[in-house]
Amino acid sequence: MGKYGTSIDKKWQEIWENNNLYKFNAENLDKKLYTLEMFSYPSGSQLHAGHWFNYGPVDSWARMKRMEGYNVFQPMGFDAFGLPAENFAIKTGIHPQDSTYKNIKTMEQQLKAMGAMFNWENEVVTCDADYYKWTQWLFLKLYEKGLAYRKKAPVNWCPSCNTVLANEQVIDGECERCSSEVTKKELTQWFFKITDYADELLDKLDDLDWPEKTVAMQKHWIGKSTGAEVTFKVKNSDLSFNVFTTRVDTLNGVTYVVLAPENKLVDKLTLTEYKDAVEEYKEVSAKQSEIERQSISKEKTGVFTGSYAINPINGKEVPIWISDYVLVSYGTGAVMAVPAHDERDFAFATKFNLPIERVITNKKGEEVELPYCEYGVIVNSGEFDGLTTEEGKVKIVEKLAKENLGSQKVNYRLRDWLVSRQRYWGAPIPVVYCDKCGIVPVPEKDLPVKLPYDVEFAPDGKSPLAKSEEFLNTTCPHCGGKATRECDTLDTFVCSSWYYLRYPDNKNADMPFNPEVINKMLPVDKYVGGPEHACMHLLYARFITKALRDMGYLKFDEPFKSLTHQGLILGPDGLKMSKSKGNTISPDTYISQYGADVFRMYLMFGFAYTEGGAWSDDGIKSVARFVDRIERTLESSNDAIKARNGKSSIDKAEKELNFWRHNAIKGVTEDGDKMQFNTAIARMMEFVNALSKYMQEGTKNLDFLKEVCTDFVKLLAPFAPHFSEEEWSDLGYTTSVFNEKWPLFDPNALVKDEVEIAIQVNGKIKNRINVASDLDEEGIKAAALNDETIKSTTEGKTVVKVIVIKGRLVNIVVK
Ligand code: ANZ
Ligand code: ZN
Repeated sequence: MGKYGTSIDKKWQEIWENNNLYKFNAENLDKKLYTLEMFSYPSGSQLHAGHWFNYGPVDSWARMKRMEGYNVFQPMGFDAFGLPAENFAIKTGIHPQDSTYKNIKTMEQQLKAMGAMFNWENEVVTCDADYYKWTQWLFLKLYEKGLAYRKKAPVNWCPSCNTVLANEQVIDGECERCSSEVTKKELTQWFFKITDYADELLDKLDDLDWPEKTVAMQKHWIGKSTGAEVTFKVKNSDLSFNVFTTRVDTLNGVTYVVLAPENKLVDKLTLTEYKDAVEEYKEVSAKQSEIERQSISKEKTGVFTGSYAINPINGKEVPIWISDYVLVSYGTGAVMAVPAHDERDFAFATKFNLPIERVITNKKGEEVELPYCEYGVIVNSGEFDGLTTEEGKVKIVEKLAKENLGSQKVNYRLRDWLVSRQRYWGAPIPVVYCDKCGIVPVPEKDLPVKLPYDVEFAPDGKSPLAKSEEFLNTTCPHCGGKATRECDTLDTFVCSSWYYLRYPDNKNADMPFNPEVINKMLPVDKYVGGPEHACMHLLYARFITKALRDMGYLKFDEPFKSLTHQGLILGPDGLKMSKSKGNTISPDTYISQYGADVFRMYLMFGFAYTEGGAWSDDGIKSVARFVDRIERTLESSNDAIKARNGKSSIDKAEKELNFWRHNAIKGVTEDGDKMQFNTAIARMMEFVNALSKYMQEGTKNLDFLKEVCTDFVKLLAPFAPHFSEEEWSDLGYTTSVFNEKWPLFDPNALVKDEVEIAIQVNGKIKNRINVASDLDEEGIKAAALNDETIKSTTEGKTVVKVIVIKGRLVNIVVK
């Protein structure tokens, strides 16, 4: 084992800190590079391998960029509010604030041991009052613009714990704590109107340098769907309802309609003798999740209401059913069913013996097997027969519009963002309720609305904050009368929807951020984090950026220009790491054994960055050996340089080594830039092999050797920062290697003086020889014919012809 280890890590961390080496230059932003890693959640008290895989390699990338001349800003902070700390408190009695700050302390130490060049002076902790003050400010601004509003909405409710549950606390329809069945309860809640931005959130996706899969997921989440709304009147009644359809061309094929069980019309429509069955059905479907209800494989269920609706295009009477495959929250909560041309309607009609009527043939006009769900030609539809699907969609809506029974309609799957939580450990929503004035926002000068420390957070059906009289009772900022505070707190995704705006100006006491600073610092140039955030966090942040832009605070449209998701590091058994499976990898243990750089380099070399994979102890051992080998090779180079008995010529050996040097410069620069760290490090391995070979042969050109070693350490520095600083100083340099310029590759060095030529005899390869790369055809021919191996195979035969393909091949035809 070499001398590298944690003591070298500590030594350089201290030197870096004392010299303030990584200080961001806020004065000159010409070459600023805002590198952002998703901040961590201080729930467990330990930094795990997944954090390391996010932060270590990205830090290496940022270090490379720094050496390329960028002014790197790489902040770090903590997403500190949220449920796990509160649950931990309920279990152990330790206050969320105490456990959170304790965890943050530990994680800060661990992050520092990583040796990343974080700008700690810009740290942001979302549960600090001077941060959440501005989260509350953001809420007030959205409220002012009509982008925050209150409405009743169902929440998960555990009747035995008497409490609201977050979605992640509901496991298979049961309370995670007591396993009783979870029900829905209507509560008045706060929402952010993200749907106002649905179109822009969708359109701007194509301009982003983001992973394709993530763009596709956001598109799906927003779910823009273009179709029509059609009005059905209820027979013998004044009632009517709309359906949303993307296939209005099939309107003549409607044989029944279906309402969601929760649709408000259901009770009014249902005839007396059908009431019991309908009530029973409503109860059963209320217990299922949307995903279960929409599953294609699920056996269709439903009940008839006894009522009929009138098809507006042909006057036909069709039965009105209810079924759980129709969701109340999408479109109008009602569908027109066309069993001939829709899979789910087909399954439903087959099960309940409802008619199936073809109104579309394939494009050639053939009656293909049903259900036929593609586009085609309209049939059995009176005046619309013979039109294509596309034409029919237009013509049918035109006709309906004349009678006010239909219109074009765009629908989105995206819902407004429910931001209120009936929880303690979050930013209080800055609103008071006054009997006289109603909802009154807390004036900005009274922010923050402080989260009280002494609160009973054990669950008993009330918001924990409502149990603190001191918090609850206040005066109305408007009329001075008695008022009560809003007792819900904000979803933690609100805290993380704007943190990247706070980092560059984190000490600002008068504003959440100074727009002048932020408009120069943002957008973030590179954002890296887990793919699990593809929808919620990344969509919310985009929305908040756009809303703040429209309020005049920001001059850019998108927060994150370029995005990368790192892969997942699995346990040695190939399964997701978890404490219960006992397959977790504790970074600290490995770091004390091998040093932070070996741990980091193993993560970068052992896995494709965007893919991840299973941890291997053999893998980290081999990286440790690689580092040892570098240490030995550089040491012998150093000894040679100090001994001062070299030569001055550049010969074959120097040219060979120079090739591998520039091959590495090129490869590390290009692959590193694309975050393909494993192949970048592979180039370094080739480089060290070449250097070690050079050290074993003949007299050395010491000036050249010193140059090569200098480049070697520069190239290695981003990947093994502490180790490289040590080697850099061993080479005799007194400044930090991170203040050096990144080496540039020389294309001439990559042109080999010699090329390998295959020699065939009658089409079969017999030997390979090296020739000078500028050798002419005659010379190559001669070299081939004079080769000893070839001479012996052609002995006694007549050479008929010699074909030369320059740079590759010689074929000798003999008889
Ligand atoms: C009639 C029809 C005929 C339909 C046909 C499809 C094919 P997207 O693309 O996702 O927007 N639908 C409408 N509202 C619904 C709801 N609340 N719950 C469940 N399904 C609903 O899907 C739109 C289609 O989904 C609509 O077009 C409707 O079925 C159904 F041959 O209307 B269609
Ligand atoms: Zn009032």
